[in-house]
Amino acid sequence: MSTTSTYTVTGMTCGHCVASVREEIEALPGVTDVEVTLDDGSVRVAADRELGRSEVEAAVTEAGYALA
Ligand SMILES: [Cu+2]
Repeated sequence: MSTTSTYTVTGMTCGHCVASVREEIEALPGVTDVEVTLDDGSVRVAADRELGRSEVEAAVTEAGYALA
């Protein structure tokens, strides 16, 4: 089963921020694709299992940013 969810991350200001967020989310088990857009802070996460918001939130927090 594959799922896609979209979140909004606050606090990203440059390509380095984008890379950090992508890296942390990609490290979550089951995540198959992560697309981060700096302009609006949107993050699209595809996974091959049900992925909870709290898991994504923990990864984003780990990178030093927050979910809106
Ligand atoms: Cu940055």
